[in-house]
Amino acid sequence: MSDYELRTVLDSSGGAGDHDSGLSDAELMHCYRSMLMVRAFDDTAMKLQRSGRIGFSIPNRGIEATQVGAASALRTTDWIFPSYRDFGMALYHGVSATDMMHNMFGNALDASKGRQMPVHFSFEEPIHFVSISSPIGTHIPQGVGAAHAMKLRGEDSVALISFGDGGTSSLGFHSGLNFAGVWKSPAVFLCQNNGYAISMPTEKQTASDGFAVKGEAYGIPAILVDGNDLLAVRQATAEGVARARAGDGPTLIEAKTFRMGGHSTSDDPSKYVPKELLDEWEEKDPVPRFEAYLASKGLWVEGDRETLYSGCMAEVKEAADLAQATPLPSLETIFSDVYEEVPQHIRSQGEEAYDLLRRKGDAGGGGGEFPL
Ligand SMILES: Cc1ncc(C[n+]2csc(CCOP(=O)(O)OP(=O)(O)O)c2C)c(N)n1
Repeated sequence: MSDYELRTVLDSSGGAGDHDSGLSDAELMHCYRSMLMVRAFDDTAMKLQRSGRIGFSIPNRGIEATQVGAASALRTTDWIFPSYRDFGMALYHGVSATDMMHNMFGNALDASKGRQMPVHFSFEEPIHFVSISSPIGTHIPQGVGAAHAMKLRGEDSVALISFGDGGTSSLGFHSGLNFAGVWKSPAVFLCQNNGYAISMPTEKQTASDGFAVKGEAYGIPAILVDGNDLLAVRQATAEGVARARAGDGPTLIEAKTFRMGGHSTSDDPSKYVPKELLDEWEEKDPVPRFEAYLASKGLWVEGDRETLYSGCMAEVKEAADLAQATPLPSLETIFSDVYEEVPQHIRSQGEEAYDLLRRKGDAGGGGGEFPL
């Protein structure tokens, strides 16, 4: 039923044999630029955090092809239940760097009105990108529930549910896959095996031979794919999506990749990632691999990365400046969106807070550090 041979499309020199990605030249270039946008967003967020302008970010270097390849197999009517590391899925589908930066600064234009941590994005458009859950794996049954609802309504949308290798140790992983397997919910589970869950290496995460095999316990077909090969991830995801749309149920995809940075801006991976391992994965960087493919099609020449990347950096920097200049959410928003009618005891707490604001001109606000 399953195929655990590591699936690849692109060889190291960019050859793809007679593979047909189904993407036009413009779409291939959009995939490429989306990966560079992830890098530009990452690099900018790191500088913003180190200079104290934002509290937290999550590095994505090395896993861009998994995110963009998977996202490219979805329609905008589909639903993404993302991991906090899925910047590329949002960017590929046209979420603007500005909307993402509003979240990073927690300002008044942030979709969550500053109530979430940075990188806990939530977008209704251009694709359903469901608010990120901090507790690992809790979004897996949520995504299965949404997928199942689509099936009951007779819609042909699917849910892509993305999580890390660490996410497979959560209760949500087991209950989510079990339900989806039994009820043939239109879900595609994307396990991004990026080598570590914070400092916990994959080999200590599970006694199984990898993660794809876990699908068998739930009657779910699985695919093991090279996560640094954008076209292979796209192909594997497209297969899962097609099965789900056809009513044939879920698919589990294990994308083997590597987190080339720290877990977050609060982490120092040099304490636990062996240098040889990093060097080994540096050689497998998904960006030059895709560039070699584009070059073989006459779409890329030496120097194009620098030109495109500086355009991405300018876009992200402008987004960051705009987000920083946007006011923070007003104090009143603490009390909105929960009760239709605010109860008396909450109203009096609000009055106290507004009074403090009137007297002191500032009702507080912490240093913004996040220890995770
Ligand atoms: C239930 C729960 N336990 C622990 C944590 C702390 N924590 C935050 S991120 C993380 C690592 C998750 O690793 P993985 O799922 O592999 O994703 P990755 O960060 O590698 O992309 C952990 C343990 C949490 N957020 N929720």
